[in-house]
Amino acid sequence: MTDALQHLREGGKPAMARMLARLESHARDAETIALLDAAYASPKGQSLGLTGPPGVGKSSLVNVLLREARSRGLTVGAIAVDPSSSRTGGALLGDRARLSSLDPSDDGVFVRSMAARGRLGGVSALAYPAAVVMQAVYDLVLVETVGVGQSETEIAGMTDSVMLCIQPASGDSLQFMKAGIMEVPDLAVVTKADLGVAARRAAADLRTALSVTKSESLPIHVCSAQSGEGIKPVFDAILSVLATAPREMRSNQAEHWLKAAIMSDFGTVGWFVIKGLALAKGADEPFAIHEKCRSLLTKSLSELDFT
Ligand SMILES: Nc1nc2c(ncn2[C@@H]2O[C@H](COP(=O)(O)OP(=O)(O)O)[C@@H](O)[C@H]2O)c(=O)[nH]1
Ligand SMILES: [Mg+2]
Repeated sequence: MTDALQHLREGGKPAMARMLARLESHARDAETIALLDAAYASPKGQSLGLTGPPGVGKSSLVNVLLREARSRGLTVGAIAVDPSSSRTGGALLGDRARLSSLDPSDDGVFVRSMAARGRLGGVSALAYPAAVVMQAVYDLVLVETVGVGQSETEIAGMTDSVMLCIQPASGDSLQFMKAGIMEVPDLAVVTKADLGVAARRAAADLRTALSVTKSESLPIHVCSAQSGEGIKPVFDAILSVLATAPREMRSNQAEHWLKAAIMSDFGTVGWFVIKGLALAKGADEPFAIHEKCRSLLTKSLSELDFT
């Protein structure tokens, strides 16, 4: 382990905040890249993506899951990708009031929102590096994404497991099934169980619908962030899907990010040109390789000469 990584692990909230700020302002510094690769090489925890339409209750759920994790003695980080691009805002994790239930002096929990800029299909280009850094420090990292559609597959490419949140009586699950999204999550939760029968009906409908698809075995839970009902079983289910997440996911995630990052800067042709190098070397040091690919592509493009 590098000294920088050790400092990050021992430095509590301030060190993590500094590192994430660095990631936003000096993403391409050699020091930043070295720390990212060091973090990637020695993961401590696992990551869970939370996805689902706006308003379904993802942020509220993240909040209660953070508390649940701490009560079980697990350290936990959360990243929320903010569609409205408030860089400093803590507004993302729902009401500030709910956040205040977390002890600010507790170094075992860290929450950060990131603007959804540099979009890689709805998930911030920085969300993956940030998740890698957090996974080197915390036992569990929750990544909340914005909305639906592309972000489903995007989040599946960057976290170890994915939880889909479904709003009672919304008809969403039918839409998800039509869109083929139901194949992405490892776990589904119907939120707002305190709304009563609607939540249970949503779960039953989903079970029936899934029984004829290959997602038949998808675990489905009903819970309420408001009343706390069902939170413990949901947390158990999260731990159990994470326990079975394949290890090779990590290198797939790195490759997925590398490809998306190169494509967003250099397009399909850029990826075609550099793919060989990126995939051959990217699994060990994805961040250094990304930088190398970038400079090679930039250099070749700048040397183009039509005379
Ligand atoms: N009744 C009820 N409302 C909830 C629950 N969880 C969240 N909400 C409400 O649903 C709205 C959206 O919640 P939020 O967590 O911001 O959803 P997000 O957009 O998916 O992150 C807010 O008004 C919450 O107060 C719940 O368990 N029960
Ligand atoms: Mg939210």
